[in-house]
Amino acid sequence: MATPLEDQRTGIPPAPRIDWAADEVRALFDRPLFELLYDAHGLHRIHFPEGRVQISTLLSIKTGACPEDCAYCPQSVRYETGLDPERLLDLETVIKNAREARAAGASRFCMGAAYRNPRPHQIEAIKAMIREVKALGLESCATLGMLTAEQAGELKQAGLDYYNHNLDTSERFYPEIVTTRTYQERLDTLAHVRDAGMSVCCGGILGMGETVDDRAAMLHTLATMPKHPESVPINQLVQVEGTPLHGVEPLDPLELVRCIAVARILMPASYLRLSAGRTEMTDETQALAFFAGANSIFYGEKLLTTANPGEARDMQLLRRLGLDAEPVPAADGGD
Ligand code: SAM
Ligand code: DTB
Ligand code: SF4
Repeated sequence: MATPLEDQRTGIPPAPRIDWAADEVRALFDRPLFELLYDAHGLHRIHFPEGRVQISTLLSIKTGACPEDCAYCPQSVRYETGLDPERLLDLETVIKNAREARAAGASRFCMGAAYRNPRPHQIEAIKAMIREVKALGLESCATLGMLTAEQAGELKQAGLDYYNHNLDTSERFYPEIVTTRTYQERLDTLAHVRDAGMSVCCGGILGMGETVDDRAAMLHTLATMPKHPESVPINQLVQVEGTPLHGVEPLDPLELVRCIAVARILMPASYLRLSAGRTEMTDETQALAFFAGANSIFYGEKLLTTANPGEARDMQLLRRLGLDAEPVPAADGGD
């Protein structure tokens, strides 16, 4: 079988495929790690010749007291995690945070809310936030739970560039992780986002006790969507005391790297975001993840509610690796 890199001889970047067979994806996981890394890094260079890392900042605009039962999540009202719930932030606070994020070097600003799905008045308030983030010249992203087709259209109209909604895991393993909404409901929201013309940010979590088959199945679902998600967050479970997944067997770092390499081969032109869990990763694991094709990180001391490596540590890591951050876009009058 031709390797993905063989197309390189023609000088034409291999076009992203959406016709991957499930067993073809599963077979990638059994290849020797260095062969995977060789192909993944080669594809990465073809599709991202500048080799930069895109830097996003996250802000939790509504924290905790979520009615859903996602077994990994400290924000579910069902688990005792010691989190202080907060109402939807006011516009000024969001603008202040977005300005600070841009000043610190972020080019994308992502707003997360602990909702099952947003209500009409919440959508109105969030549309105003999106407009302000756009006025600062930042790319905008939001993750607010399930959306209807109409709500997706409204957010697009307000200028939202990306919507994040994760599959989290395979369809088989999913019922062991979330029971309050179905896998199909997630796929429906993703279709609404795509149909509204927004870029899709969709990925999952590793290290929840899933099998290699589950990882392959999740990546297969992502890589065979009508269009590859433009951004694919790969989260490593952040184990939070009080959640049902606290205490599961930690993920082998090389399995994280393997999964990123497979994702890069399957979706060569998508941003692969090394998302939650970096506080627990060594610099060497992160270096291998970047080599395998990760090209985006969350920046700043905090993700939504849990810790993230600080800006100084990340800047130092990028410098040691000789990696540049994507430039911060110019503001269109937001200052
Ligand atoms: N409530 C919305 C939803 O679930 O769609 C948006 C916010 S939710 C916190 C966004 C994503 O964060 C989840 O889909 C999950 O993939 C990720 N996440 C949440 N808790 C996590 C944890 N402890 N470790 C790793 N990823 C986590
Ligand atoms: C995603 O896939 N990872 C980010 C973002 N999308 C919103 C969130 C990670 C959250 C980790 C747990 C927390 O900080 O609450
Ligand atoms: Fe709620 Fe989202 Fe956390 Fe699930 S992942 S409990 S929907 S905030």
